[in-house]
Amino acid sequence: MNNHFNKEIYAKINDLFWNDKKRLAHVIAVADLSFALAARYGVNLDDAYIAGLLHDCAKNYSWKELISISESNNIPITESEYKSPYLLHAKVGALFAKEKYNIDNNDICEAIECHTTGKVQMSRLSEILFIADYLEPNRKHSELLDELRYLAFKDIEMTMYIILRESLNHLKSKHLPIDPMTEDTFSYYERIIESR
Ligand code: DGI
Ligand code: FE
Ligand code: FE
Repeated sequence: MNNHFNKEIYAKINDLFWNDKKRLAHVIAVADLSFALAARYGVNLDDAYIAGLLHDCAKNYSWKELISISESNNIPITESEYKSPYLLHAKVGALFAKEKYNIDNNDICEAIECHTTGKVQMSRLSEILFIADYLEPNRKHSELLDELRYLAFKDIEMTMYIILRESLNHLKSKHLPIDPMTEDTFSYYERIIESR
C-alpha cells in the first residue's frame, strides 16, 4: 500500500514551527490541498505534499537574516527583494529544502523558489503550490476564495490568472512595491487566457 505521509519532514516542520501554530496549520493545509490538486492534474503526489510542507521553511527568519543568508549563498537579490526582503523566503526556502531537508529534487525546489511571485512558464507542480498557498482553508483574505477553490479543480490557468490579478490589485491598493516577476507572471497567464 502506498503511504504518502512523509513522517521525517513532517516531524522537522513540527519542530521548526513549534511556537507558531498558525504557520504550522498553514503549511499542513497547503500540503493537503497540493496533494489533492496533484491528484487532479496528474502530478507526483509526494512532490506536491513535500513542497507544501516545506514551502515556508524560511518564513521564520528576519529580513536582515534573509538578506545575509542570500548573500552568503550567492543567491542573487533583485532590487525589488531589497525593497521587500520577505520575498526572499521563497529563494532561501528552496536552498534550505536542498541543504537542511535533503531534498534532491529540482521540481520541488523550483516550486518553492517561485511560490510567492510565480514565474513565466511555471511547471504544473509550481502552479499547484502557488494556488494551494493562496486557497488553503485557513485563508480568508478575499471574497473570491470559495469560487476559486472550486475553479482550481476545473481550470488551473484561469485560477492562476485570477489569483495574480487579485494579488496585484491588493499590492497596488496598499501602495506596496510590486516585484517584476509577479507582473510578468500575470501577463503570461493573461496571454494564455486571451489566446484561448
Ligand atoms: O508566505 P505566505 O504568507 O504563506 O504566502 P506568500 O509566500 O505567497 O507571501 C504572500 C505575501 O507576498 C503577500 O503579502 C503578498 C506578497 N507578494 C506577492 N507578490 C508580491 C508580494 N509583495 C510584494 N511587495 N511584491 C510582489 O510582487
Ligand atoms: Fe510563502
Ligand atoms: Fe505559504
